[in-house]
Amino acid sequence: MKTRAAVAWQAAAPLTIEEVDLDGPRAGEVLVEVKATGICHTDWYTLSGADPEGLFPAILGHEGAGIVREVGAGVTSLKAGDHVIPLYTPECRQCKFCLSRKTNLCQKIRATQGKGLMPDGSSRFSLDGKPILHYMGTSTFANHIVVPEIALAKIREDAPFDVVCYIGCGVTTGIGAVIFSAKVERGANVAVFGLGGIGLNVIQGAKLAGADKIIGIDINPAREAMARQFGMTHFVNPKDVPNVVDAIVQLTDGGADFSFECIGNVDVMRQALECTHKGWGRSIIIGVAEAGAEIRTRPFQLVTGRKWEGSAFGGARGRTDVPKIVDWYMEKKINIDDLITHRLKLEDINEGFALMKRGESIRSVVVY
Ligand code: NAD
Ligand code: AHE
Ligand code: ZN
Ligand code: ZN
Repeated sequence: MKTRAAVAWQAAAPLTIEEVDLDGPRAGEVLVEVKATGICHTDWYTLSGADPEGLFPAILGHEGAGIVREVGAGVTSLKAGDHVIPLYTPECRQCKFCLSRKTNLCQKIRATQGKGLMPDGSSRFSLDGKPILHYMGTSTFANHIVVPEIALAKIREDAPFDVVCYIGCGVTTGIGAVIFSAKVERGANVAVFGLGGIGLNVIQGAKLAGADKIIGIDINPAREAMARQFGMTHFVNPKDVPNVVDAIVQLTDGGADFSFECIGNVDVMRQALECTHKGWGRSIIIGVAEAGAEIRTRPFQLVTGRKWEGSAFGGARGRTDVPKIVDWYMEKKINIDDLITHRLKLEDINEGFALMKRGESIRSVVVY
């Protein structure tokens, strides 16, 4: 079939809208009509050329929601008409990683996914007979996609696509990092570095977890009002204080119990570790840093009890947890509406990236 897609031809070049060819689902695969997709900072990161797994030409996008249109042979858990969220972290429930119960990082299809290919080693997308690569196993900047069954979470049918698509990455990454990865306790002091599409969801997660002080740190002063609405109790603009680490240590009587880095800046990752409490502070890296970047600190910071950790997709097991997070939204336990600041047509997707880079949007959503 033909479908419309925003194609990334090369690093750091605008996407162009094309009618591409899409082969139908093979065994274990599912054809999905994407109804809406968010634009995440990670899409920008890959488009920028900084991602060692960034391959071109490709169809980016990993924050979608849509409807199953066709299933391939052997697919049992989904049928045409089901509403789904594609998962860049699948959940096969059979691999060593899934069975360990220690991680959400299912590895069943990770190797081919990182090469922009389906699990059988081929691409379903092409244009003029030349293959176009998939991205993160999802490629939600295409109106139709083919995805393995294990990379789809079935969700309730009354949930609006143009909101719950954001659960496909940002909402789950932020809230999940607090609830599933860090397991923040009631009364804990939390510091959140970077108050964008991820950090504001960390703030929202910390409030849900019953945190005491929730300190937000951002160089964009316009982020303060929204963060306060989501539960931030104190704001620090690094440009306004001589030393961010000292400012947080003073606010928290010795350091935060938990910190989260939601930017992808290795210097800020160091600040996030060093602002945590001696003896027990835990710092969770969420931000994605460019190829070649490395983190540094004095080992003494770890010797004296701080822990450096990371979280991918909020530690969520997608097929199990994503439908529950959709329920939380529908039951008004979490707020997603106010974080979606812009809705765009596919033709305007480059403007979505420009809004992000200018710091004017929290989340832009493309509605097909
Ligand atoms: P965003 O652009 O919406 O937000 C980034 C925020 O950081 C902005 O508010 C910006 O003003 C702020 N910022 C930038 N430099 C700063 C500095 N030096 N000090 C303080 N604040 C600063 O991005 P996003 O969509 O929220 O994504 C954030 C990061 O998380 C990105 O690196 C993205 O790739 C990553 N990410 C990781 C996962 C995961 O599973 N680990 C999932 C999604 C996104
Ligand atoms: N190819 C990148 C990987 C970047 C990365 O860490 N991605 C996160 C999701 S970001 C979503 O916005 C992730 O899930 N990581 C685990 C994994 O297996 O990729 C790079 O930098 O190499
Ligand atoms: Zn993302
Ligand atoms: Zn698995």
